[in-house]
Amino acid sequence: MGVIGNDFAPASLEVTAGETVTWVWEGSARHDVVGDDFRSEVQRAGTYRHTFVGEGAHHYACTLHPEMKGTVVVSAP
Ligand SMILES: [Cu+2]
Repeated sequence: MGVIGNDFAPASLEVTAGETVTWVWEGSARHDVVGDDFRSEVQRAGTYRHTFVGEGAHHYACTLHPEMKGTVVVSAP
């Protein structure tokens, strides 16, 4: 999962329960990754990892750029 410019790429990702998603900051601006039950630091580089357990669509956004939104869709393993 890339954090590029003011986008998450891809904006929607499908994983199976128990999988870990890694976001990689590839631009130069500060962003974070905030969902209902996960939150990265505001950072300019580096990575953030979260393991998705609950099935369904998990929406998240960057709190600095409200138009930056993404979804991780978790299916049964
Ligand atoms: Cu952002």
